[in-house]
Order: sequence, then structure tokens, then C-alpha cells
Amino acid sequence: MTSGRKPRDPVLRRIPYDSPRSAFIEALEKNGCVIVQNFTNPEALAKAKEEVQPYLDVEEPASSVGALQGSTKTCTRLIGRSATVREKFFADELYQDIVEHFLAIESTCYYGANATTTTCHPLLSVSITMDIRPGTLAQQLHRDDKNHHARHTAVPSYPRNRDVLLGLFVPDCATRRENGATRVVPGSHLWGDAKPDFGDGSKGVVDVEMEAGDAFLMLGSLYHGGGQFMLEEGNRMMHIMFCCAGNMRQEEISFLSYPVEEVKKYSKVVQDRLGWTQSEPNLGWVDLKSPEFMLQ
Ligand SMILES: O=C(O)CCC(=O)C(=O)O
Ligand SMILES: [Fe+2]
Repeated sequence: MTSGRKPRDPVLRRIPYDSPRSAFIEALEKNGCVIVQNFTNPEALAKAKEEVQPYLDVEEPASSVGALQGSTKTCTRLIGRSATVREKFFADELYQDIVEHFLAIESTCYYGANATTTTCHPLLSVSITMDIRPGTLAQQLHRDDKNHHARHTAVPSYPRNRDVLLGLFVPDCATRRENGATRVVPGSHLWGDAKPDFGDGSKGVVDVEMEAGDAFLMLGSLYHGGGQFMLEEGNRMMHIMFCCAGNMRQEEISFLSYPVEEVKKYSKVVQDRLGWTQSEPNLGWVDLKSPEFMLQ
């Protein structure tokens, strides 16, 4: 071994789309992420781009919410705005099978002495296109499940239902270090909540370099971050979707049960309890803003 890597060290694997589901599951359990080769085709990428471009071009100041910087353009409400992202990327059978495998929760409980087993299926948590441009710096490495205040204990191997999120990243172009390929720390999904050791900032970090048509799957507990856009022109567009475990919601759907015109009349504490104030960090927004603005 000249590289100094041990044979069982976590890595970023590339697996062709047609491979057995078990290959993707094994890679995600071991490394927390995997590249799916030949996930889509140039026609679908071009169509998706055409659908989101008008939203990216809007002259609103680009958001600086969470890990986003002012130079990142976004298209929120992506599932509604791009039929291609919705039906070809998000609804993709491989992604949905993997989501079901990792996020579905099966529990047995008792009504009196009678055991009942039920399954809670995953939900879409967020869908957004992020388009980084010249001037965008690398994000700090982070776990996306920080939004859900997920807690982790360090483990040597992957226990069932450890994660609450599983993401799908579909780049519009080839991703390279120079155009801000996502940076990941394979294996970090098995770490606990102690301060992570990234050495000089790059210890264990790998660039998710993909070809156009590839996609990337990542568990919510994996440390990662958008890379720096080092070129003087161009952009790196990425369609991002995350599913969450289906129990990450209220029992009664307040947003459908209580119309916004009614909620405007409620007291602030009730509005807050119904979910009209974003939870920090970054949970429960509309267009990256706390939904209170809709009650004005
Ligand atoms: O743009 C990327 O590559 C990743 C973005 C990300 O991780 C985030 O905004 O939380
Ligand atoms: Fe992130």
C-alpha cells in the first residue's frame, strides 16, 4: 500500500446505475455517500436547466441563509417548478428504493395485548437548485441533519435507521475541484457529535467529481460542504433533493387544517406552535425565509 490507506478505509465509490441495489446500500452504509454513474442523460439535464433558469435569473439578492453565500443563486420549490427534476430525478426508482431502505421506520406497538406493526414512509424534506458562481467560497464542512437537531453516537458500523435524511444531488455539468465540486468526508456519518478533526481543513476530504449525467447520494449525517468556485466565469448548477424520515412532521397538518387568513388572526404563540416561525437552523422555511412574512 503506497497511499497509506488501509484496505477498509472509507472511500467515495462510483457505481453504475444498473448495479444491484445492495451495492449502493453497502457503499452508503460504509462511506455515507456514493456516486451513481449514468443516472440521467443530456436531454433531461437540458430540460431541467430550461425549467429552473428563469427562477435563477430573477434579480433578487441571492440568499445568504445557512451555508449559502450571497453569490449562490437558488431555485426553491423545485419539485413544482421543474417537472423533469420531479418525475425523472426525484421519482427515480433507484433513489426512491434507497430512500425507503434507509428512512422507512417499522415499529411494533401494543393496543392492549395486541401487537400491531406499521411502517412510516419517508417524505420530501427539501428540493432546491443551487447555482454557484465566481466569487463563491467553500462552505464550512457540516452535517445537513443539524437542521433536525439529529444527535449521533460514534459507531464502528451502520445501525438501521441511524439517519433522518438522504439526499440526491444531480449536477447539470461535470463537477471538478475548480468549479466547486461538493466536498465530502467519507465515513464521517459514523462519527459522534464531538468536535470533528479536519486537520488543516482537508483531512479526509474528497471532492465529489462527477461527469454530467452522474448523481450523488448522501446520508444526512455525512460531513460535507459546497466547494469553492475558483473559475472567473461560468457556474455550477446542482439540483438537490432530500427526503426525511416520515415521522419528522406534526400529527395534524396545521398548514392544511388552518387557512393562512385565519392564522393571521391568531396570537403569536399559537402561530409559532402551528409552525409559522422557522426552527433554527434552516427548518420550516418558504423560499429560504421564515414563513412569518406570509402572515403580514
Ligand atoms: O452546493 C453544494 O455542493 C452543497 C450545498 C450544501 O451542502 C448546503 O448548502 O448545505
Ligand atoms: Fe449541506
